[in-house]
Amino acid sequence: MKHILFSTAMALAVANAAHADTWDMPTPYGDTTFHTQNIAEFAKDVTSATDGALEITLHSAGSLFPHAEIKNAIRSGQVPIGEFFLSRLVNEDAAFGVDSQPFLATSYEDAQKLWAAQKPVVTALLAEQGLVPLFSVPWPAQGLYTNGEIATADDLSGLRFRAYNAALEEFAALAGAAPVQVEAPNIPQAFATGQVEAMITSPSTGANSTAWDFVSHYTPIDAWVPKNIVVVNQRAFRRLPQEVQASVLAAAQAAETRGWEMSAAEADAKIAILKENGMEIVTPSAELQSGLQAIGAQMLEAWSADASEAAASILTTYQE
Ligand code: PCA
Repeated sequence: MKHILFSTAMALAVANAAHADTWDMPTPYGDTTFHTQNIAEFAKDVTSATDGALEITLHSAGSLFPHAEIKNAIRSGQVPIGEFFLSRLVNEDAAFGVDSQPFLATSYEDAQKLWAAQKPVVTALLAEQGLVPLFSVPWPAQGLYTNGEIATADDLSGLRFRAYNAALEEFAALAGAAPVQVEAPNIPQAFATGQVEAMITSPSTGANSTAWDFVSHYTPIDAWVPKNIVVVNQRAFRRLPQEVQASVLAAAQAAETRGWEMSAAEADAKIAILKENGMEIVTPSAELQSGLQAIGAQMLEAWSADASEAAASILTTYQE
């Protein structure tokens, strides 16, 4: 009898252990990036809220899947959860790319409004792929990193320009520059080897990649406020016990709020670090801004021409 009870206890213990889930989570950016730090917090929140029933193991800096493969890895169920740069999906639907349209939404307030308009459309598109968005967090407004001062848009002509998505490629090309795709963790190497000589990114990514080692000037053109998104595979999510699902959603909501606050705090703090390390912070000239805005207007026309009715509705809702 004793023997039987013992075996039952063992079987129960094994069953319980089998119940605890571990989720591998690929992300594209490095550990010093505030997005990654926010996700680490999210993972910790999930573990504590579920008493360890769900553990999320973070694989940052594209170490488990390269950035370009993360979305499809979640879709196919190779991993249950992951993060990527939302506007990378613009080739699937214009709706994904609206936050990377130059000079459309350039403040956090506008970015919030744009996300409110974009979220339902993006959620429906992702649902078609069996994906559920958990939270989305913006980067600080995108600024210009160059050697020497850039007084007009024409000054960008001929520069080998680092790009991270199709919109930035288009922007650089329209300015007469030569775009080259480089993932954030590879920025220092791309500059060191002369593959690129200028870029547009946030003060966060500039500071995290020690931009002062390879460029002298930062011009805060505040061109757009693009977002990362964390999504889960719907099947994997539904397999979780109800109360674990609820804990994940609560932690996600907290992560979105915290992430937007972290982003806002980063903007000035990281510009200060660029300055401390000897970079020149240049107020953009009116001529530069108007030249770049003209490129933005041209791009928005092209975006609109490519937009489905649902995607176009994002713009209408936002502009209301
Ligand atoms: N950093 C990321 C995306 C936008 C940003 O600010 C990058 O440069 O790749």
